[in-house]
Amino acid sequence: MASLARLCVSRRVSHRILARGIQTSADTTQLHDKPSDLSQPLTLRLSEDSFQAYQCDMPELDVHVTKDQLLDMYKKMQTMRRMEMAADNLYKAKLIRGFCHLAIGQEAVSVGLEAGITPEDRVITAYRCHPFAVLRGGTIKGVIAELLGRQAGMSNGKGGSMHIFTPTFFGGNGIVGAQVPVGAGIAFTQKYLESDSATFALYGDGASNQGQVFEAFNMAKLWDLPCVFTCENNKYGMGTSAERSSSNTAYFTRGDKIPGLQVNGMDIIATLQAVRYARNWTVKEKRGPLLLEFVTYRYGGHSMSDPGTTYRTREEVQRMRSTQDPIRGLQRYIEEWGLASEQELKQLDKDAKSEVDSAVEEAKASPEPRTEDLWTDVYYKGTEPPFMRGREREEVRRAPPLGCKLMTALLPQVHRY
Ligand SMILES: Cc1ncc(C[n+]2csc(CCOP(=O)(O)OP(=O)(O)O)c2C)c(N)n1
Ligand SMILES: [Mg+2]
Repeated sequence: MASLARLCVSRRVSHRILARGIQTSADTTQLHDKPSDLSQPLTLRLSEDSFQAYQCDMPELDVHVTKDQLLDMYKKMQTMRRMEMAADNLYKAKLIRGFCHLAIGQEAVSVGLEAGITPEDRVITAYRCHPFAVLRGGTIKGVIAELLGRQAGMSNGKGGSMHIFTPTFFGGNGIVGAQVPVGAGIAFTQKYLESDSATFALYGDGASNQGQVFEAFNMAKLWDLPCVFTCENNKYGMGTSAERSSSNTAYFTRGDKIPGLQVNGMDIIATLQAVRYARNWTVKEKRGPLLLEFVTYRYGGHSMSDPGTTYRTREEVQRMRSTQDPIRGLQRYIEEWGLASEQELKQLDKDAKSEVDSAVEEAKASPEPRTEDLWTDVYYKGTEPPFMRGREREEVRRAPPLGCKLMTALLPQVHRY
């Protein structure tokens, strides 16, 4: 009887989760309280359809944020979009080659995440990584130069789009899903070292069905690691819609014993509040891992070789762009609430554009890596082995013994690095 009652309750819960859909508009947040002194925090009120919770309470719908924070997030989203658009143009001009995955449309996730975390926190994601790399301490020039394969790139022009890192950003990973267990490992370190910080391990709806993702969930829950598994549900994995790939598309419910929160990932105020909630959960309250699902949308194709219109209609993309755009949503809030004029926002747009334009010019002016640079940065500095094999058996590079430059002159047939 008791087990039947449990079954009925769980059915009721899951029915409630599925019955109410999350909304992804970026115009439902209300200004609740505007202080006379605009350097003081404003109180905003999110729509209650901004979140759905699984085995946890909903975040507070009242959000405290300053005018400067809102303007900063606006400027950053504009800058990230400009940077991605510049990459798009450089790719079409054949200056960027190889893989290139853009995150146009998903800016509220990267910028909202950065706004809610601290420099001590760690972030790791898949290949749609350019904005995270800049926001976590990189530069636009460093990202663009990396895409162009130039020395000024964040990986000295030898990594390319998917391989960019900073001390708090662990990439940039090309193998779908592989970053999720690595993220759990980083969170393990944070717990082991008793650091007051969390790791946000991002992955997509397409990665969410992988075995290693569930293995990472299990370990993280078993050891109560401060890991926020963060699903960027942009509704497609390459050309396959979430409905065609996942028997359960409510990704926030898929952590088993890990509680989850589904979030309107097109409204940056909701993403910020969700990130604050997740940080509080994992770091302050030390309640172990949490699953965040940001419902978002990519406007472009999966990568530069995908026009993005064969598996979804142009009308769908157009509707998302014109009605749910995260940048236009925040712009509308700022204007409606009288925090900045249209002119002031236009000036921020212009600043974003010129910052990206000059970064592109500087990146283009940087030379390509030299042939001998192929032998450097292969191993972590100080851990290089005594020799490295090249493409052919005979091609061997030996590290010069410390302080023994003479050897190089005496043995010219052995390459040095
Ligand atoms: C292990 C592995 N399998 C397949 C691929 C090819 N692949 C690259 S991206 C991708 C789709 C992933 O979709 P999703 O996780 O939703 O991320 P999104 O591209 O939407 O950001 C696939 C299957 C890969 N890179 N790695
Ligand atoms: Mg996806």
